[in-house]
Amino acid sequence: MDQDLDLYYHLRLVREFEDRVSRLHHQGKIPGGVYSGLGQEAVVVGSVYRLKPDDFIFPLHRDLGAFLVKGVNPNLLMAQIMGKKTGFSGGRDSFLHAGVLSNGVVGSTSMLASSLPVACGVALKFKIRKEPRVVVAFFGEGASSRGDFHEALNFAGVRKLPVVFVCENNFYAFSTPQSMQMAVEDVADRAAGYGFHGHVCSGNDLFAVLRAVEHAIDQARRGEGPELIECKTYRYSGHSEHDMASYRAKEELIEWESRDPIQRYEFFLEKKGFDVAKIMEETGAKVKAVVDEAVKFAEDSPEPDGTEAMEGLYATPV
Ligand SMILES: Cc1ncc(C[n+]2csc(CCOP(=O)(O)OP(=O)(O)O)c2C)c(N)n1
Repeated sequence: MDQDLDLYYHLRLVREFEDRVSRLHHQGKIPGGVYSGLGQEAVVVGSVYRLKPDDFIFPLHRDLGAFLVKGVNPNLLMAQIMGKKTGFSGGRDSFLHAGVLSNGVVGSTSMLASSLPVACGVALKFKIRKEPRVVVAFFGEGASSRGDFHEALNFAGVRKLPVVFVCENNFYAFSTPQSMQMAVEDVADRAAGYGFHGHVCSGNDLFAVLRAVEHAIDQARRGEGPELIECKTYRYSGHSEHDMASYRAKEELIEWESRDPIQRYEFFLEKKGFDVAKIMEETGAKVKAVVDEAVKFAEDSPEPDGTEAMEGLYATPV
């Protein structure tokens, strides 16, 4: 497939999937929290698109789309989100802590930024084994004020690890605006304290993210160490489905909606001479079919019956 169109497909797939998950949550079909990444699609697509199958990613709570771009089966992902037996954890969990090691996706724990030192551990393994593999680790600007973040960056800088730290700066950590939890404007500035480069880009511009992350990935693969890419973006929804986000001004949301990453990309396609109306319709139908099938698979899947709840918790004695 033409790469311009393939990128568009991924942007639309992520949005359709996120949108459907929100709607299913409102219908009471999803246990646990849902943390929508609507509006942030260009960050996950741009950060994961150029990775190889055996590279690793560490998504956080708002990075559902990263799973899809990394090639995770949408049916199984939806089953996981609905807590079904066919999901990755067999119904033990919903989306929040999901991981799929066979796709190079490591699940997160609830503590913000706690997966960043683990990402460094995986990168260290790649380095020790002299494997040309890289790790992309996501986090929000809120997470960057936690100790784990700083320890991870310090270790990555000292050991020149093949890890790319991708900050999705959407300006709010739950209801806390950025200015109330950090005294610098750019999270990217924090990288300098650990001996590597921090780069700021527009997280709503797919090409800006692709270019920045590709550069960092290539550098990491060559053994030249980590980089921090800060993507300025915005989440359209509240922190989670139960948050009305009344702490934000309506005008602010409208301003960001007018910089929508998908509409921006459609404008690019139009400028390139594509028949955008046709592509929008065809791609819309394609992603809807994928998500419809995922929902059907998940809804038809059995609930875990509970007898297997303790399986996989402890190692089997040899
Ligand atoms: C150590 C810790 N403190 C607080 C929380 C509760 N919490 C979960 S997500 C979140 C906001 C995170 O903001 P940010 O890191 O900017 O990511 P975003 O949600 O904006 O994508 C908070 C405060 C938590 N999970 N872990």
